[in-house]
Amino acid sequence: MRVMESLEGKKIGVVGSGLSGISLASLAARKKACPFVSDNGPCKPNAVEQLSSLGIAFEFGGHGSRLWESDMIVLSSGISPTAAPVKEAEKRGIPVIGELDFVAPFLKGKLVGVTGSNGKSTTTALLGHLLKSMGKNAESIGNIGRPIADYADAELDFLVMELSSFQLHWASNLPVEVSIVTNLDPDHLDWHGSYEKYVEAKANLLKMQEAGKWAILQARELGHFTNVPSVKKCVLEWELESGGAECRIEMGGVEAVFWREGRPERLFRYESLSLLGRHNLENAAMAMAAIALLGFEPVQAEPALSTFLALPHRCEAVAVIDGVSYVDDSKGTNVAASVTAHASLPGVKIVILGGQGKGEDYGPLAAAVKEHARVAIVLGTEREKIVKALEKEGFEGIIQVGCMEEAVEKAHKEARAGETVLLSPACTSWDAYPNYKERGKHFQRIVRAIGG
Ligand code: UMA
Repeated sequence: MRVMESLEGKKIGVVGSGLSGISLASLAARKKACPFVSDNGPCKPNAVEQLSSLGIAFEFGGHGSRLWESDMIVLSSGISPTAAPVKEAEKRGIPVIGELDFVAPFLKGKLVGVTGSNGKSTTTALLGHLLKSMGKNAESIGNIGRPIADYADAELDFLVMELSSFQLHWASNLPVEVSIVTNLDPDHLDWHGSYEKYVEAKANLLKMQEAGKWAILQARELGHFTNVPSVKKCVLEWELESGGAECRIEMGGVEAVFWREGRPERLFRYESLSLLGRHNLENAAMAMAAIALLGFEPVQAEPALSTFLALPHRCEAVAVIDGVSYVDDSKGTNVAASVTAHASLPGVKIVILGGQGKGEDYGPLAAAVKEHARVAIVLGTEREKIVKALEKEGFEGIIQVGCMEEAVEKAHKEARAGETVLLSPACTSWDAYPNYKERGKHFQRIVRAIGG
């Protein structure tokens, strides 16, 4: 749905007082509307402080009658269509709008949308970094932790937006110049209800593009997007497999090559990239293809590939203690991400798994653990399900624990010199932490304490 012509004087109810909710309410206030933030969770002192300083009214601990007086209800990033306030608003006939549709009319500059199951934060941050290295005024924003509404009315050349399936589910009006879908694997199935629905939300990004604009996709996933024929496709492939795509990224032995209208052009040499792992070669290739499709010479951006640093909590090296490496991949919040971390880091692993689940099958995780790990330390609300999957796979090195302190302590005791202790939980952190960052920071603090 489209945002109302003028927000001036309108009562805007915002559901959620997290990062995106506060940012949306603040935008509404800047547009001279009367925002009211309603959160059914417990009172958050930092949110109270921020909202009070902006003069924005709020409530915690439930959605009360004032929310139902709104002219329009705007949803924070992750609010589900089955959430009580959505159902109630529908019952009362109050228009409900998602974050992206609310913000879109106020975004300036060319838009690039990055989604996918894994690698979207890295690709978003890298593309912003590449554009900046060429002197462009660009920002990497969105699900990466920088709410989009903070960039409303900002005079920028490019906005590179990481977009989650949650945000895309609600969106109908965010026409991006170039879209990127890094890859598709089951994730957030509890929220979407099925893998098909999840993919449908991702495909929404392409559906909102104008005809003739570009989408960058995995060749193996092209079939998911054939229902959007108006958008031109550029596909990434390691083996020649693309039938029907207008453009392709050929991942060769030492470099990625961009093929357009039958003509090859080098995207980058793999040795130019500071990041490790095959998955990061794909992320970089997609970011570099976007550079080409936005009308720049890839060779202009290639030098900046070497100056890009890995994002925190994504296979981040924390410490080496007694010859054992400790790696924080707290952002590995789904099975596919954890499997990638297991396979791309060298050596034998002691893995820490578990947290809150998303309705995924842990079979592929158990297979990766069996192949790459000697011990699996399992915690969180998904503990039983993960343990069952590991046992089914015939994996014997299972240790069950109650908290992160215990997990790291056991890992420290079990690990031998040359091995890696890897936190890559394959689950969200929401059973014990507000987000994956806090979980990663906690892990790092415990590791550093052990290391003295
Ligand atoms: N709430 C209600 N009523 C409801 C349901 C929820 O009031 O019916 C409240 C909750 O009590 C909570 C708030 O809504 O206080 C939502 O807060 P939140 O912490 O879930 O969300 P934000 O702080 O706004 O963070 C969101 C994204 N979170 C989600 O999509 C779940 C952040 O992505 C994003 O960085 C941030 O906006 C800035 O844009 C995080 C994430 O985990 C990293 N994303 C998922 C992922 O990457 O897999 C999609």
